[in-house]
Amino acid sequence: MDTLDERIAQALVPGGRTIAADPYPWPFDGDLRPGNTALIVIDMQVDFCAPGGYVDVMGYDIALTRAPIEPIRRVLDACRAGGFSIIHTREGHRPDLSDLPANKRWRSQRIGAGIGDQGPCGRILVRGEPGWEIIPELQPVAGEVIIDKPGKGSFVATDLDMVLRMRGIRNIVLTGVTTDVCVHTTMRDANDLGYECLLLADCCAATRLENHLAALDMIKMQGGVFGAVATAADFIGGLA
Ligand code: C5J
Repeated sequence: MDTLDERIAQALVPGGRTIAADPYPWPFDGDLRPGNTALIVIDMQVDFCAPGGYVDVMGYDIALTRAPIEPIRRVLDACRAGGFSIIHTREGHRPDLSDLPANKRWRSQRIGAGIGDQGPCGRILVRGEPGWEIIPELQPVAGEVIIDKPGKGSFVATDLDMVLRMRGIRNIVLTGVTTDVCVHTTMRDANDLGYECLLLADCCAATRLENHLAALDMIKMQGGVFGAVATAADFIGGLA
C-alpha cells in the first residue's frame, strides 16, 4: 500500500507545474496549461464597482469593490500574454424583466435599489444600460468570451459549461465581485461540475470585508472543499 505522499506524488503529471496556494499547491495534479485553464472575471460592471451603480445606491463602499481592479488587470495581462482562455461575466436582466424573479426584485427594492428601476447609471442591472457595462479599466478584448447571466452563479441559465468544455478547460481561476455572492456561487457550482478552481484573493472583493475573509476561509476547509486560494502575485509568479 503506497503512503499518502506517494499517492499524491503519483497524481502529479510529469513536468507539471503548480501555483503556490492555500491549502494546497494548485492545481492538485500539476496539470496547468493555457489549453486547459481559463481565467474568469466576474461582474466587474459599473453597477458593482463604480459611482452611481447598484452597490453604490445600496449604500455600500465601492472602495472595497474597486480594490481588485488593478490586481485583475495584472492577471489579465499575464493571461493574455500566456494565451489562456479569458471569460468575462455580466449580471443583468432583460429590459422587460421577464428573467427577474419577483423575490429578487422585491428584496432589491427593500434596500432602495430596485432592480429594473431607474438609477444614476440607468435602469439597475438591466442589460444594455450604462450600469450593466463592464468598467472601462477591464474591458474585454477581441476573442474573449462574455457570459450574460441573470443570476448570481455563472452556470445557471448560461452556456458557460458548454463553452468551457468545448475548449477543453479543466482549471478555472476566479476573480471579480462579490467574493461571497457571485464569485462563491460560481466557484461552488464549478467545483460540483468537476472543475479544479483557484480563487485569487486580492482580485476579489465583497461589500463587507468580513464577508470576503469568511468566504476565503470557507474555500480552504476540509482540505480545500471548493479548491484553493492564492494571490495575483502567486499566480503571475507561478506562470513565469
Ligand atoms: C451581487 C454579485 N452581490 N455580482 N452580485 O448581488 O456578486
